[in-house]
Amino acid sequence: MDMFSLKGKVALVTGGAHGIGFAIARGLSEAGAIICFNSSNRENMEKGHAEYRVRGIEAHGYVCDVTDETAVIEMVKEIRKTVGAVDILVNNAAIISRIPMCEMSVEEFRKVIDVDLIAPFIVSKAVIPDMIHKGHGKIINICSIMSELGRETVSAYAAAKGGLKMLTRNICVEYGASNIQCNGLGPGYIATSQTAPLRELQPDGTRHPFESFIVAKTPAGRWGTTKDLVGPAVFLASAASDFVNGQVLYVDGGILASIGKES
Ligand code: NAP
Ligand code: GCO
Repeated sequence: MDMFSLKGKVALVTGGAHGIGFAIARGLSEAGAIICFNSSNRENMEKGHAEYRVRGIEAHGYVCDVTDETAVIEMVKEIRKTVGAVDILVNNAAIISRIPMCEMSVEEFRKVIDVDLIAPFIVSKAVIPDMIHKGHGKIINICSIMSELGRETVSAYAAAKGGLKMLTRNICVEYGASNIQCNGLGPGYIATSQTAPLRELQPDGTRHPFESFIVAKTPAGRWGTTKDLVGPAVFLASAASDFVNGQVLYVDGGILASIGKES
C-alpha cells in the first residue's frame, strides 16, 4: 500500500491552523508528509503550531493572507528555501458570509470571491512552476456541495465554490501533461467553527432547525466530522490518485445524491 505514502513530500495547507485544514494536514502528516500551513494572523498561527506540536507534528507555520499575491510568493519562496519545494497544495482557506444577495454589498461579495476563488488561483500559480520543474504535483481544492447547489444567503460563497470546481478542471487541462493532478474535495455539512451558527442550540434548548434539516436530508443521517475528510484527502494527495484529474470528490454522507425524504 505504498501508493498512499506521502513520505518526504512537502505539503502546504492554506488556513491549516484549525478546522478542516488542520485535520487534513494531520492526516497528510500521518501518511509521511512534511506540513506547512498558514494563517491570516499570528495568534491563530501560533495556536495552530502548538496544536500540531502536542500531536507530535513539527509543522512549519506562516502568517500570510492568501489574497495577497506578494505575500504568497514570499511564503512559497521561504518554504522552498527552508523546507523544500511544495509537492502537495491544499487550497483550504476560505470565508463565508450568509447574507441575502440583495442585502449584500459588492464589497462583501467581492471579499468572499477574493478569498475563496482568487486566492486558490494565486497560491496555485505560485507553486505550479516548482511542480513542473520537479515533474509532479498534487493540488487539492476544497470545494463544497455549494459547488453544485445553491442555498439562500450564500450567493457569493456558492459562486466562488462553483468557480473553484471549474478552476480545478482548468488546472487539470493546462498542467496534466506536467504530471500535476488537480482535484477538488467537496465536503458536505461538517461540524466546524464555520458552520457553528447553523448548529447553535435554540433558546429553548432544542436543536437548530437547520441542523435537524441537514440530518434529515443526509442519507448518513448525521453531520460530517473533519475526520471524514482525512482518508479522501490522503488519497488525492498520493500516488493512488495519479490517474485521477479534474474531478471533485464529494464527501457528503450522500446528501448530493438525495432529493430528500418525505417527512
Ligand atoms: P474555518 O474553520 O473557518 O477555517 C477556514 C480557514 O481559512 C481558517 O483557518 C482561516 O484562518 C483561513 N482563512 C480565511 N481567510 C484567510 C486569508 N485571507 N488568508 C489566510 N487564511 C485565511 O472553516 P472550515 O469549516 O474548516 O472550512 C475549511 C474549508 O472547507 C473552506 O474552504 C470551506 O469553504 C470548506 N468547507 C467547509 C464545510 C463545512 O461544513 N465546514 C463544508 C464544505 C466546504 P485564520 O482565521 O487562522 O486566518
Ligand atoms: C452554509 C454552510 C455550507 C457549508 C458547506 C456545505 O451556510 O450553507 O456554511 O456552505 O459550509 O459549504 O458544503
